[in-house]
Parts: sequence; C-alpha cells; structure tokens
Amino acid sequence: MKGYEALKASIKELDISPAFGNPGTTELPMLRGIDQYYLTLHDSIAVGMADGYSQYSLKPSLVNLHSVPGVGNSIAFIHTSLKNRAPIIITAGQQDTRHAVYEPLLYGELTDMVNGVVKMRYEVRHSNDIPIIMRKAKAIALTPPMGPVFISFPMDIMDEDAEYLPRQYAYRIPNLIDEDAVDYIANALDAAENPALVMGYEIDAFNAFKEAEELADALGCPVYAEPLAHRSPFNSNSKRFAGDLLPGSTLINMKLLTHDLILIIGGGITLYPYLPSPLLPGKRIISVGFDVDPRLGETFIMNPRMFMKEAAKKITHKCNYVREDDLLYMNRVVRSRAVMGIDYVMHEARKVFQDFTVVDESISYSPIVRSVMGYGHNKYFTAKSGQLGWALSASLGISIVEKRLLTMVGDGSFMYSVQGLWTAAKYKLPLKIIVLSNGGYNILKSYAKSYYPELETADYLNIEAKITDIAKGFGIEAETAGKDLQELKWLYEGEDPKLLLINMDRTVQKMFL
Ligand SMILES: Cc1ncc(C[n+]2csc(CCOP(=O)(O)OP(=O)(O)O)c2C)c(N)n1
Repeated sequence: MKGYEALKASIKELDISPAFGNPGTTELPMLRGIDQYYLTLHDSIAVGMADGYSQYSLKPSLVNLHSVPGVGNSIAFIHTSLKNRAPIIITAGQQDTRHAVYEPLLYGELTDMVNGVVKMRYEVRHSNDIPIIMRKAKAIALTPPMGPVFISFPMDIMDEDAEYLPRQYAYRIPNLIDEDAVDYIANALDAAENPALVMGYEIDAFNAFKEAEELADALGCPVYAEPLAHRSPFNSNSKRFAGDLLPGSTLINMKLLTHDLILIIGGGITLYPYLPSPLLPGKRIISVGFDVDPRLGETFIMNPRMFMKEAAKKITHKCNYVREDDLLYMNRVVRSRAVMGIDYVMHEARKVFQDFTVVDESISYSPIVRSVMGYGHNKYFTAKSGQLGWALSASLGISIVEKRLLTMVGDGSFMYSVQGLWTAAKYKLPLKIIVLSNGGYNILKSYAKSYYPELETADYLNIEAKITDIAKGFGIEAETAGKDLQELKWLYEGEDPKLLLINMDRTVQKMFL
C-alpha cells in the first residue's frame, strides 16, 4: 500500500467524507486517496462549507487546501471554524521533502501558518504515520469544545510504501456528569433569591432543548440567549425564553440587574463594542458545559444535557417568569411595510419559510432575523467570529444534508464569497438565498453615527452591484422582489438554487449606545 492508499483507508475507517477543496499540483498526489470531493472556486469557501456541514451533522468532514496560497487564503475561515466549534479536518499538500531545503515554489511552514487557529497541527513525516495521525485528528476535532485540526501532507510521502493496521474506531460525545457538582449547583440555586439562566450553543450542538426547558420550568426562571449565539441556545417558543443578551457589558448588566445568581449553560459571554462598565459586578456566576469560561466565575465541566437532566430533579421551583407578549409587533410590521423595513420583510419571509433552517449574515438586520425566525434544533446558524462571507459558504455545506435552508445575507456580506454560487449551481445544491440590499455597509454607517459621525456618509461605505446579474452569470435563477414580496413564494418553489434580492429601506438607524 502507498501513502495515498493509506489516506484512503483512513478516510473510510473514520468516515470523514465528503471533502471540500480547491486543488493545486501539491495536492494531486494525495487526491488519489480522496473520493467524494466538492470543488469551491476560492479556497476559503471550502473551509466554510465544511464548517456548515460538520456543525449541522456533528460529523467531521475533510478540507483540502493548496499549500501556502490555499492555507493563507483560508485563515479567517479557519479562525471562524475554531470559534464555531466546528469539527473539521483540514489537510493541505506540501512540497516534496527531497528538495524542501531549497524552499521551492509553494513551500512554506504550513503548520506555523495555522498556529492559533486550530486545535492540533502536524506535518506528516512518514507514510506509516498517516492512519495514526488521522485517528488522532478526528478524536481531537470531536472532543468538546470541538474545532478544526490541520495536517500537512508532503507530496513524496503519498507515494512511499505505507503500513496500514486497521483499528476499530469508536467515538461518543462524553456523557460526563459530576454528581457532587450537581448538588453544589442545586444548593446554590436554592440559596439564590432570583436566579437567571443564560444558555448557549451547546444546547443545540448536543440537542439538549428538552432538558433545557425542563430545567427552566423546574426553576420557573427566565432563560436568556448568550450574546451573538452562533447556533440556537434555547427553544424560542418557550414561555421562559427572555430573548437574546446584547454583547455590551452595560447592556448585559442592565438586563440581569435583578438577578443574584447567573447560571450559564453551554455557552459564554461575547462582547462588542467595548463599554466601560465591568461585566456583571456583584453577581455570583456559575458556568456549566464542555466550553466553560473561568474568567466569568465558577466553572464545572460536564455534559450540559446530562447536567440539566439531573439538576432539574434536585432544585426547588422559585420564580414564575413568563415572557410578555410583544404587543407592538404588528404595529412595527405595518409601519415598516411602506418603506420595506426589516420587520415587514421578516414577517412575510416567516410565513413562507417558517420551518426552514436559517443561515444568517444579515448583519444590521440579524437581531430581527433571529427573533422572527426563532431558535430550535439545527434551526439557526451564524458565524461566531464576525467574519463576512461565511454564510453563503456554510449554506453550501449544510444544504448537502438539509434541503429546507434559507440563507439571509446583506449585500455587502454577499460579495465576500460570491463565487460560492458556482458551487451551488455545479452540484445543484438547493440554496434559497435572500440578499437584503441597502446599498452599502449599513452597520458601519450606524456605528459611525454613534461614535464617528463625520464618517457616516463616507462614500466608501456605499456599494452598488448588479447582484441578480451576477447570480445569473453563475447559473443561478435570480429575481428582484416587488413591494408585496410575492417572489418569496417563487423562491420557495423547487429544489434549484435561487436568489431573491430585496431592496431595503436605506435609512441608517442608531443601533449603538
Ligand atoms: C471579512 C470581513 N471583512 C470586513 C468586515 C467588516 N464589516 C463588518 S460588517 C460590514 C458590512 C456588512 O454589510 P452588509 O452585509 O451589507 O450588511 P449591513 O451592514 O448593510 O446590514 C463589514 C464590511 C468583516 N466583518 N469581515
């Protein structure tokens, strides 16, 4: 057996397909070992595609990048996959080791390039090591908090003789539970006067919605979503759901002012922009999950689903929080109809795409997209890093396993990975894309309005592009919505990839303090 055949055997043994990539000559030796391959027309899109696929299916997938140029082009996406806790195995071809000493074309220190953005990095030195490092790579990618790993494959090693010793491979999400810690936390909840729950992405990643609601009902207290959750943190239809925390320290402090104990489960606190107040002064904060943050307070590493199941049996009911109805909702919808505001657009979009999974990069519209479309298992995804271009790329990957998928992107965001449309057309991936067009970088204008008013009208914050023509150029059907948004039904029909452009109100709202 040769090195590339050992790679093939490992991929089969570990069930880590498909592969997403953009190849070069350095990858051709290893590509003989990879069967199921999706081509993307920018290297980084392959990483986003794998990220979406693997987060949705909780199954590692492969990325194949082209040595220094491909890895370099993809660093922001790899960083996003680390933040997103996406279990992906990133590979790249490396120059032939027999002349590496001359630093030939395409040669570079690949493992140094990915330093800080992956959980493990390794350059294969001997073909016998391929199956061994692949086993380790999968295990590390899947160990919570999950994330990307990187392996570099020098060209010549793929044609060396390789030994492959088959092994039985098993992986289970750890059912870790610490009974003493559960008692300790249950006592803390009992001693608290007015506790609050903050839940994060692990509720979705480990499908713990039932246990989360049972715990919230047992306590009777409100559940807030962690700020900028990148996937669903709670069932938003529950009467205990108190909405998203915003990512500013002052705003969080105000929201949680009346609570003395904050129990964070399966997530954390993401901040932006900087606000001068310290975070949650005087509060007792306890975090539970696989991905806990000791900067916030006491931490306990446990499977969050198992923890909630056990804790719900031990605590006493103490509050009776029930979310108030949003009585002004229809008022906002009607008022925004005249100007094509986001409340109207989302009200109409929800009627058609209610039970779809949403991939969101709508930026300034995101708080409303989240609240109208709602949270549930595998129902909402966005990038945790703030990087643009992710949503279209991730949607390509998710659409391999989920046909009912709606991608909501801003016109600015759309342009970062626009050639992803080619991949959608080539593989007939059932994308339904809504581009919310306001002619520029609205969030930057809004930020400027609050902090740097002289920049609000800067011309470089405006962008105009013929988005429907661009989509058609890649072979995607595209329409522009009229005032009554009838085209949403057209977008819904069939399984071909389609794009709908909605020309939005261009007023710059004051979104920041
Ligand atoms: C890769 C990358 N480049 C630049 C930015 C900075 N950035 C953040 S939001 C934004 C504008 C997004 O515009 P759009 O998608 O149209 O949404 P809008 O703000 O108009 O709602 C930019 C350029 C970023 N986050 N990521």
